[in-house]
Amino acid sequence: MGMNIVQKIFEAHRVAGELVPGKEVAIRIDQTLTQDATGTMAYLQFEAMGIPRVRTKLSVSYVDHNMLQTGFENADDHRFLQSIAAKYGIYFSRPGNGICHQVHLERFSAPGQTLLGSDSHTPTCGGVGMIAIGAGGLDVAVAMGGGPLYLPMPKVLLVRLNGRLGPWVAAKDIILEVLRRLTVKGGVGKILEYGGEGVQDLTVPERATITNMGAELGATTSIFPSDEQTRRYLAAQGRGSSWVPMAPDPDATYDEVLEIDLDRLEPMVARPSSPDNVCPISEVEGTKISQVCVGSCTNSSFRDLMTVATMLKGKTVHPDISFTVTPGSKQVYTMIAANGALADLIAAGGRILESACGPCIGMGQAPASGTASLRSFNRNFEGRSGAPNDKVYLSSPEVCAASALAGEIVHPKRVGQPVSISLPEQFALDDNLIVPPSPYPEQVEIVRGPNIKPVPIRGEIPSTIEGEVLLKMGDNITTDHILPAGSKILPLRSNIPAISEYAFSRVDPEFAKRAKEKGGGFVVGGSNYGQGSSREHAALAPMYLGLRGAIVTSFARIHRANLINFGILPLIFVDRQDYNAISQGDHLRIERVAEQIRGGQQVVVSNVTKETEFVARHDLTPREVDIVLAGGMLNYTIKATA
Ligand code: MIC
Ligand code: SF4
Repeated sequence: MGMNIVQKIFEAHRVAGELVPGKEVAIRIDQTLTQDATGTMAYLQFEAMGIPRVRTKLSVSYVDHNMLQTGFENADDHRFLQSIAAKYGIYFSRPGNGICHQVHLERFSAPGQTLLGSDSHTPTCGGVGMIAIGAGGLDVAVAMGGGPLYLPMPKVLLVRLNGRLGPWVAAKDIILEVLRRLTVKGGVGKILEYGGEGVQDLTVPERATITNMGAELGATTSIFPSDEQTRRYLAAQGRGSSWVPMAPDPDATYDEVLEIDLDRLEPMVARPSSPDNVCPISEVEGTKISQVCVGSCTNSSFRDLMTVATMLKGKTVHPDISFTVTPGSKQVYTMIAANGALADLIAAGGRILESACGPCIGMGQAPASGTASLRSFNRNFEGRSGAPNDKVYLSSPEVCAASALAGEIVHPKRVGQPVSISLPEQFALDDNLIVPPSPYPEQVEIVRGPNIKPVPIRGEIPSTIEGEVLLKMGDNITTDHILPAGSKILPLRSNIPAISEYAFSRVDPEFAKRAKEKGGGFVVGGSNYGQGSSREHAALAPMYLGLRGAIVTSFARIHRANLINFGILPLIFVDRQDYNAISQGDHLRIERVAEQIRGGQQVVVSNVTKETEFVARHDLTPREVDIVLAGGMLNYTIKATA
């Protein structure tokens, strides 16, 4: 039987399991990437494994998140990352070189290969036809050590793009439309494979916008074919030899199909405060805004910035608008500087930021209180911008540029003629900010600042676990709720005791205090619990505070894996009534934990306070059961190798 692209790459990398949706499969990982906010933990964990050199084909460490150096912490972390990269065989992308996903796409992506990254937007590189998956730092550390990635084989959903995009409609509008249809949980357990005639017209940077924001669907990843467009892109990056074709067999089959007629799409906008709260622009035209931000790993390519610069050339952004521009990489930055577009952006009133995540992760540029912000980014979760009760809208760079001129959200057709930016024949090529690993690893000293604290490890799970429901939450809780980022908290990523003070602070500022007083316990949540970021700190910090289990209606993929990796039991309500019946403060008890979770999928939970009992479910594989019972992956690995 014919294979689709996903099956082909999985089969070529399969080391265990089968390609049957839902069944566990293990795949070999060719490349890894980390960024600084998740990287310090990933490398501390890699160090703990005692492996002298990475065993991947390529591993790259980026510095792009923690760039506001208001104290010594971030600078210390950068030096730690640089030294550890030199020692263990990892390429180091220096601060200033750009956002990990943009740079990786440009300089390292390779069709047909696998990439595991400690950032949820790692699927960006699916734009060239690679299987690129986001994971917690510990899973990436294991992959650096040569271990495979275990995951339930996802279903493959074909997104068939029919026709062509009309004027002013961009790749961003395609992914916003997919989000509108599938929602933020519609991709869980799936990989989106793009196909159909509409694919041919999309350049790799446009495809990468789509695969990037596929993370917001909760999908395992998204992928495009590797075709003539891919060949042209890689050749323009001076990497023509990395090109291999990747296409589905003519008789390939898919688990599901979604059809999108590109000619019928119009510019789309995601309203506050969820990336799936999408509507056509006509429904929000006229909304007053105080800020426009162009950038982030979704929309900061040469094509995106040239589009914006062309639209703004010779004009001035509206007096009520604060307008920021972030080039995605040094390559993009130098190219727009050399061709004059940067001068056009500055002249129009652009506040030009360094090539990094910046406002996307709340590192500066919080919007004014009570006002709306329009951004070309991928996430608009409440408070992520740094302002509580913020109102962040998401759109294409085209809509951002037009709205920056108008002072309100407008259809770009109101401000001028459509702009079409073609792929350059040759991108600016200079990898001078990528430091290769040291040829003399034994001579490299690892530099550790005082903010870098060891990774806490949990002991084996006791036979009975019990405690209070420390917090009861609703649906779609994000990792930004569980462990916020932003300029104040992000610098504490290497220091779990310190960052734990902020666990769940966005939901309940008293959480950490209560968890410590009660000696840990449980949290209860609704559906899609833990969506968003890959940050394992959202499991590590609660674990440090004594969290034993999370009982929810359904989990987001990466957060579920992170909970398991740190020995927190992920349980699922069988009956919504049981969720309704639990109150915050109830004392729960699970007896004979090991016996129960080894014996089947059902786990009896007693609500001691209410003197009732209910049955929850677990969907752990036998391997995951062993990891949880061992108290997490590090313990499990140490035990397995002892
Ligand atoms: C994000 O976009 O939320 C982040 C910040 O890039 C995270 C990683 C992190 O929290 O460090 C992600 O997407 O995984
Ligand atoms: Fe950085 Fe934002 Fe992309 Fe996350 S989504 S990697 S914070 S630019």
